[in-house]
Order: sequence, then structure tokens, then C-alpha cells
Amino acid sequence: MKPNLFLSVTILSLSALLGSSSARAAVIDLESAATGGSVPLPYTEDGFTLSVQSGSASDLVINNTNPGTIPSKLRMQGNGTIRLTRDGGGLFDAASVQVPTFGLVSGTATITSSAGGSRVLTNGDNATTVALGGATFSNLTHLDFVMSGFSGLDFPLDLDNITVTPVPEPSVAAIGLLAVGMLARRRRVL
Ligand SMILES: [Ca+2]
Ligand SMILES: [Ca+2]
Repeated sequence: MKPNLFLSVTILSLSALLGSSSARAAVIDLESAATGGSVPLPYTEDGFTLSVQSGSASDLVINNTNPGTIPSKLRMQGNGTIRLTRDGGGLFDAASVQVPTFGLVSGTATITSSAGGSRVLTNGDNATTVALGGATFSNLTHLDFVMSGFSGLDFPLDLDNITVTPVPEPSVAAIGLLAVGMLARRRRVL
């Protein structure tokens, strides 16, 4: 009975630890942006902030011409970089980004990450959700949306529903491990 009890305590502790590690995914849908056509960045939602890293602030905006009718989205209509970071500086994993409209002719749009990830968007991504994920889109300090070569030939690029998951702080995992260790020790003493 005793070994079984020890086993169940350990399993319970481990599940608690795993539960705390698997943080909830956040979907940045931009729907809480102020209304009014082209809304300038920065924009904060779910503990993440989008800001203009380089380029013209009037070209890299949130577009919500018809709030409540047409979804709000991130609009790139000029060269530059929009950067996503986690508030407070924590790490995060990037799972996917929706591309409601892709109308680039001469421009190149690339999603890059602080972990060396790079995903060039193409016509085939139009009206789809682009999967990111993998090692190069995990444990990020930032995720960038980079536009280059944009010209009068190009229609704006729209992005929406950026899906990211905060990576738990090492201290949270450490506390969980400590709890497991203490419970195991207590079991041995008893
Ligand atoms: Ca959200
Ligand atoms: Ca939206």
C-alpha cells in the first residue's frame, strides 16, 4: 500500500507541475483596438504588445474600418517591421498567424523570430492560417512581421489572430519541482 501511495502522490505532484507548465494559448485578435480606420500601434492584448520596430507608423497599423462587421486586423502597407513582445519580458512560443488577405506583387513579407525562425509568406497563404511552431518559433523574446520591397504595385498585407503561448518562468517550474521533492522526502520519512 505504501509504495502505491507514494506513487500516487508523485503522480499527483507531477500532474500539478505539468499543469502549471502548460500555460494557456493567447489569441491576439486585435478586436479591442480603438475604432477609426487606421489605428496606430502600439497595441496590447492578453499580456502581449505589438509595436512598430522600424518603418513608418502610418504604414504599419491596425485596420478596423468597420468594427463589428469586418474583423480588426494588423495591416502592413509599407516597408518596416512590426514586433510582438511579451509584457514584462517573458518568453513565448508562436503557434500560428492568420493571413486574411495577401495582395503582394513586388513586396516580400517574412515572419521572423528571435530564435532564428523565418517564414516567407506567399500567395498560397492568402486566406489561410500559417502554422509556425517548432524550435525556431519557441522560447522567443520577440516575433517580427517584416515587409520589404513594398511598392505601388502592392495591396496591403493583413494579419490576424496571432496565436502565442507564454513560457512559464523558470521559478514557477522550480517551485513545482521543489514541491515534488519535498513530498517524496516526506513520504520516505513516514
Ligand atoms: Ca485575445
Ligand atoms: Ca481580428
